[in-house]
Amino acid sequence: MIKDKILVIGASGQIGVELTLALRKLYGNANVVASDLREENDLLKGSGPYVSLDVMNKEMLHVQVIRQNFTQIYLLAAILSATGEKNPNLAWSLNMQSLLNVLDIAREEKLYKVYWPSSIAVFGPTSPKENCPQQTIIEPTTVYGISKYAGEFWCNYFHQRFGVDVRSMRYPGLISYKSSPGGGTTDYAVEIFHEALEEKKYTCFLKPETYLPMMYMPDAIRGTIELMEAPADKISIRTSYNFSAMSFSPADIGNEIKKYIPEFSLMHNPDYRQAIADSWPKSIDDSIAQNDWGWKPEYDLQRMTKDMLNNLPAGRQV
Ligand code: NAD
Ligand code: AKB
Repeated sequence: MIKDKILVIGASGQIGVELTLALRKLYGNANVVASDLREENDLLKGSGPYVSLDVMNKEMLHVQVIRQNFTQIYLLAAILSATGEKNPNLAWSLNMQSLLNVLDIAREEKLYKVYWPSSIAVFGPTSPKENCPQQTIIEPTTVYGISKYAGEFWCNYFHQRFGVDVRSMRYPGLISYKSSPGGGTTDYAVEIFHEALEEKKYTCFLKPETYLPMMYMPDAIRGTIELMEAPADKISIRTSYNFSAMSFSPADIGNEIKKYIPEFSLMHNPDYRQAIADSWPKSIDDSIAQNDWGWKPEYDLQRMTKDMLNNLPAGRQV
């Protein structure tokens, strides 16, 4: 039996914090090493090993992998959609080179498994808006979407050509109360909860009827681990799986919050992120993930809203 030792790159980010904690529960604290360019997130402190690491420095990464006998890498470092539009060169460079560094090392060191997330941002204005299928017209218009789509084909290439067991899914916008999002177009769906509890008002950077695919973090973490634990012969998609839970607009989430905070007021001041959101599908068809490895979400908008309001520091029991 393989004794797994896991490296999480980008562990101080929105997903990294929760994924690291979940992996530590499963594999043991000492066997999951968190790493990031920025300092260790407070929620990780004391829960297991941490190393400061720049994924762009391939030699240093390679040394870590050999020294610590890593068998799996979860690569979460990236620049997301909104920040990417402000610095396209940097987004392309980090999002591509980090993946190529990890895939090369995985091939050379014969790592057992690699995880790398893609995004619904691969889809563009010419993709179907409703129940967007796995295989369809894909013409992304953001640098982030272009980098994710190219990355999907690198994953497929390293699997086909070198047998690297790299797995991926296209996350929708992720909502969590433990860690803050980092520069995405769907970040409003986290900010709105903080502002509703603290200020009783929020000005959203998207229009009220902008529907986007979304998911609550506990579902995303469970789904990620289920994908990684699935037997290899169940994995039919080696680019990146469509992955879905719910779809809502700023108006929908505002109305749901108002059920618990009636004085909450939602205003709108759309900015450059509106065009990004408008280029993405409203909902995603993830039937292949359902059929291949049994994916099923547990949270809808109602259940997620209750849980967020109950768990945020300024929250109330609802
Ligand atoms: P995040 O921005 O919160 O975290 C990314 C982390 O990577 C940060 O802590 C950052 O310091 C670190 N990082 C940046 N450059 C680095 C470098 N050179 N070396 C090491 N670490 C570096 O992002 P996130 O929301 O946690 O997203 C993680 C992954 O999931 C990304 O690939 C992202 O594209 C993907 N994703 C996220 C969402 C979402 O809604 N959060 C949706 C779809 C896909
Ligand atoms: C973003 O908005 O950039 C991310 C994503 C959907 O990839 N949340």
